[in-house]
Amino acid sequence: MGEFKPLVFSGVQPTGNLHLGNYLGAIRKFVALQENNDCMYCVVDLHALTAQLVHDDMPAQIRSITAAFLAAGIDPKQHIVFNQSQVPQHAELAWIFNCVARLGWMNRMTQFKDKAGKDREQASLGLYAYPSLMAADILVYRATHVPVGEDQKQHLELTRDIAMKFNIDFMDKIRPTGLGIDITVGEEPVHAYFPMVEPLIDGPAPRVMSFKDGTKKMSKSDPSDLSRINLMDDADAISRKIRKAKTDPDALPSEVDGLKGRPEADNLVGIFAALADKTKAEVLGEFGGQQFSVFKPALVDLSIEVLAPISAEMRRLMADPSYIDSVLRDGGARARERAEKTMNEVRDIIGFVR
Ligand code: AQP
Repeated sequence: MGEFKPLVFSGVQPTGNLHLGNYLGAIRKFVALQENNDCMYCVVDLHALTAQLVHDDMPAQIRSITAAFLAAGIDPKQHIVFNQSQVPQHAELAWIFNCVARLGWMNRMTQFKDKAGKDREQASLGLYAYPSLMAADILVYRATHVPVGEDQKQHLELTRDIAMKFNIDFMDKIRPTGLGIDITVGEEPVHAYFPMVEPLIDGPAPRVMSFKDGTKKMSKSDPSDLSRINLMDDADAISRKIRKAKTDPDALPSEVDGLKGRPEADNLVGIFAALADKTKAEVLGEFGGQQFSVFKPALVDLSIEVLAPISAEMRRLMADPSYIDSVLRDGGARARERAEKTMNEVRDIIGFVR
């Protein structure tokens, strides 16, 4: 039995202001993982076209996500930071995966249903095929670990299904190339070219919820700015949004079980825990029995302490777009080299003449 070389990959869409959910669900984990792993972090600009085709501010959006990666502490020399459109191999592999994925699988994707809304006939084909491109983003590097928020769990399961079907369908072609690895999936031995990716979703805030409705995820596209903290919000805005965040009238419980059925309280405690690098139990150990009038100001202080340096650094970096572009160009060149190696192997496995 062999093992794939560990590689961390993840992406963020340049579709609006990054918020606390993106930070806690994704970017903060990216930073922690870079200590002991080879990491690739991508601004997935091709994905940004799926819900809205024309973006007047596309270059600024791409630079602002890149600035957030760097400001949060990602090292673009040690690791690879790039934008997806600089590596055409993502789209090429996505086409092959469109032919691997089954319509039945795609029809089960809840994000498509949510984003397409009622008028599904008007949704783009790209929105429907989004998870296939996401699988290609990851597997074009044969990445093994993907830090994401909980909303992406289903897409990562689909990525595993696509990898598994490719491995099995092409098993007889993979074996003679010597490029495959013997792995077991469940009980089943498979000679695999593509790894079975592991989602990295855990932590106290895998799904940060809206401040206006504790049952809806915090989202860039929510029309209400009060529903989220943006990474570029100043201290006043952070304070105002947390103070106005919906809560119930009860004091905080002393045990995590007491958060059941209290989505808004659960959300704020999870956010506090994630920002403080603590567990929810530890936070409740400190604040159990206290009213929100005590907890919210503490959350305001902590949020400002963590986020203010990041937004200040983002502003500094965004004042120098040519530096950001040079980071993306350098990362793009290094990513293309890795992706082209995989694509040559995939072309050989499939039997394309080259
Ligand atoms: N509310 C959230 N809680 C935890 N993690 C979240 N993520 C997004 N929202 C939350 C994670 O952030 C990463 C980047 O997300 P994305 O930009 O690729 O797309 P998204 O998931 O569609 O994010 P948004 O903010 O909800 O954007 P819109 O409104 O454009 O759809 C991913 O790892 C995601 O899990």
